[in-house]
Amino acid sequence: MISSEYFIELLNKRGTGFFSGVPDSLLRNLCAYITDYIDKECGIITVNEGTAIALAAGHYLATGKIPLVYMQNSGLGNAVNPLLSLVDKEIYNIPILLLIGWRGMPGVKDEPQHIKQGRVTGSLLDCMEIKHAVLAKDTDEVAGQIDDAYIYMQTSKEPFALIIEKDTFEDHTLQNNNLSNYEMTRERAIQFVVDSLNKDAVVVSTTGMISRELFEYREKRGQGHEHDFLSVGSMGHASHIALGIALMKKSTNVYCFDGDGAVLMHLGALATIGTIKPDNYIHIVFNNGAHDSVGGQPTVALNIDLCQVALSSGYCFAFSVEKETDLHAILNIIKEKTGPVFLEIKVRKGARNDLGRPTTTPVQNKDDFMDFLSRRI
Ligand SMILES: Cc1ncc(C[n+]2csc(CCOP(=O)(O)OP(=O)(O)O)c2C)c(N)n1
Repeated sequence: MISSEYFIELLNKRGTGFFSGVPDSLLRNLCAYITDYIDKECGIITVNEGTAIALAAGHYLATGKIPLVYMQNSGLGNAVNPLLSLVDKEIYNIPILLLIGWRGMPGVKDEPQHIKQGRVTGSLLDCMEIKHAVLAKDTDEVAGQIDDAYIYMQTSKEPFALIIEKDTFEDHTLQNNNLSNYEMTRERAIQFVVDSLNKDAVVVSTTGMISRELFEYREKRGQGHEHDFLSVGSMGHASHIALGIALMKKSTNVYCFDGDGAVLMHLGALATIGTIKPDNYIHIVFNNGAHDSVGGQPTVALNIDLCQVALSSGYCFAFSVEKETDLHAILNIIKEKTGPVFLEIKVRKGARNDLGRPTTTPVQNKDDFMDFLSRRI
């Protein structure tokens, strides 16, 4: 394994001092190191991987120095457009070092949403004509790879991708861990909301622990899972999956259980929801100010007023709560309101160590959910 400090030093020596991206569990140690040791203006966690590429391109335009962009391979989709129509050699020809966490690497057990993504990661890069290599775990070998990558980027002015396997970086525990002191855990808040749902309501839940906690609570209550669509992949898109359903099932209350990282990833989605105004739409964001599911790196969601964003986007009502007793009251109030309604629940970071994962397959989940929806109007 290699230390994050050593890796960053190798890059610094070659003039790279700017790091942007979206955190990934396989890169959690490096991301934590960047959060802890890199100046805030030079280590920026962006809302999505596409904006990370654009930000890095801006840095290059201003300095001529090669920036680094990190992401999980799931984020490649968000990055394809700026990679092909901004930094590509046939457009502006801008070199960026890409660091891509390899979830779903063939031969390594992983969750269903990562399998195909892992299998096609190399061929996706080939298809985009982006040169790539799997980063070694041996210190000397890494130094050689970095030399080669920089020679390539400096001469061709093209991006180069390093693919990162599990256990490449040594442990680095996030020191700059702004633990919020909110009363509720995310899991407790999810349970509260589930307890308040009427029996015909449906839920579309976002990627990561929110879906896992929802799934486990349904199990614990001995309920089926047919009310819930767990969007285990496609981070940031739960709100529009819910919108698509709400528009066709106007007598069904449709809830979106979102994360703050996820809602920020495609924040423009709120403007469409607020403009279309489905009155059966309830958007709940469990805001812990972090990408908790992949290591707890900060988001900016506790610095901005999400309710104001929702209201100015056209939502009819917006509430923010952080106390259990208030949540209880608000959940009852919401039921009487005409949507779209927005509810931010401020929660603590962290999850149970023994939190499980959905035991049904995504297709089973979809079939059960569609069957339930087919009996709703
Ligand atoms: C496009 C994309 N980028 C990155 C990831 C990796 N990822 C999975 S969950 C997650 C964090 C989600 O954070 P948030 O929505 O705030 O929910 P929390 O985990 O804090 O409950 C990230 C970055 C992903 N799955 N897809």
